[in-house]
Formats: sequence, C-alpha cells, structure tokens
Amino acid sequence: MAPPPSALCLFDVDGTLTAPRQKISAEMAAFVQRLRQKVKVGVVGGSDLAKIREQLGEDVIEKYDYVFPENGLVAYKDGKFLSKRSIQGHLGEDILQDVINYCLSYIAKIKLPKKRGTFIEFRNGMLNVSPIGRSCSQEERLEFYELDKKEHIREKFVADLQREFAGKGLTFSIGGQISIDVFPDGWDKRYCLGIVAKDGYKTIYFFGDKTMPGGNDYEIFTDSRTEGHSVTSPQDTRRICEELFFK
Ligand code: M1P
Repeated sequence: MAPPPSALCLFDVDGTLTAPRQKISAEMAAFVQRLRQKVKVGVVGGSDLAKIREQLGEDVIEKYDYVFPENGLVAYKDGKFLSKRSIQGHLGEDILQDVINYCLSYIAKIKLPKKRGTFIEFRNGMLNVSPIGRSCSQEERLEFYELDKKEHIREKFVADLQREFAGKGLTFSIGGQISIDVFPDGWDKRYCLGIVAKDGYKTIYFFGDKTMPGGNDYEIFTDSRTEGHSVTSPQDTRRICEELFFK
C-alpha cells in the first residue's frame, strides 16, 4: 500500500481560492487538482455547503479531500459526510434567542442607503447576521461594503455585541463583505484541525487572506498546528503553492 501523503493544504475560499463570493476560475480549479497529485487538499470556509458548492462547483466534495463548510462544524472527507454539530444544541434556545432578538432590534434601529431581506441566516454552526440583508444584489453588496469601510457599521455592531454578550462564550467575527458570523468561542476555523488531527499529517499548511487580528482566518493562521500563509488573491495563493510544492 502506498504511504499516505505527509502534507495537507487547507484553503480558505473567498479571497484565497476565489474572488469574494465569486466562482473559482477554471485555471485555479485545474491548479488545485494538479496540486492534489502531490498533497491532500481541503477547503475551510465560513459559508455553508450550498455557497461553497456555488463557488467551487457542485462536485466540490469529490474534488477536495476535505470540505469544511461553517468552519468545519459540518465536515466531509473523501467524498463522504463525516460529522455535524449544531449551534442550538450547544448554546441552548434561551441564549440563542437573546442573540437573535438583540441583532434584529439593533438592525431595526440603523438607517442604511439600502436594506433588503434575510438579516439573519441560521446555519448549523453559526448565525450569519447582515445589516443590509443577505438577499441584496451583487451591486448592493459592493455598495454596502464600500460604505462599511468608511463608516465601520459592522465594527461598531461587533463592539456593541461584545459588550452586550460579554462572558457568554460567543465570538463575533467579520469574515466577508456584508455580514458578521456569530458562533461559540473556539468554533472558528481551528475547529476543523481537531478533525484532521487523527489523520496524522506531518505538516498542515493553511492559506487565507483574512489573517490579521480580527479576521476570520487569524486563529487558524496563528495556530501551532498549522504552517500559515497569508495571501492577497487566488493568484497569490497559486504562486505560493508553486514555490512550495513544484520547485
Ligand atoms: O467566507 C467569508 C464569509 O463569506 C460570507 O460573508 P459575506 O456574505 O459577508 O461576504 C459569509 O458566508 C460569511 O459567513 C463568511 O465568513
């Protein structure tokens, strides 16, 4: 029997394998499959499986050795479902409703140039809270993102949530362009490392773009179990992988 590859490359999605909320390019998809001949490859994203499929393809479960939607709270390995944990089971209905009610009333009090629908998306391992609403168009998303950079709408929201729910074991994280992820402490991207630990890799490489403190790649990027690489775009990810594995 061939020895197992000693390395695993784990990739963030938005800004690392794809442009934010966009589909992976054909070149990048082909590159990942070429890389897969050298090392095992996995993907860890904040989004749910439906969104990861939209971005990386319907066959993502077959094309990557590991797929970890929702930071690994939902896990697939070798094309098969592995495990799932739910936020309601962990937090309980009381605190969960307090958070939902608080977020909805906070959003109700802010005036924005545009508001759309789906202000809270309930996922297995997290709540995703968006002041503009997840059903906004791509144009409206970019407009909000630009406004947020100037007015720090989400930063203020996070600071307020941190004050309100201090000591409740919750993390509030800004990962993308229009929303905040809310999950129990420790249920960030490091969660998936507990799952791959038993597979005995000598090196686990992690590639992400939000690696600064407060970014949703920060914890896994700085974790002693990974060799972290900070990237600026999918092209940069590819460049670093070529340096590491093809030279
Ligand atoms: O992968 C980064 C983030 O992508 C989306 O964020 P947004 O819609 O705000 O751009 C969300 O799926 C979020 O959960 C995720 O962290």
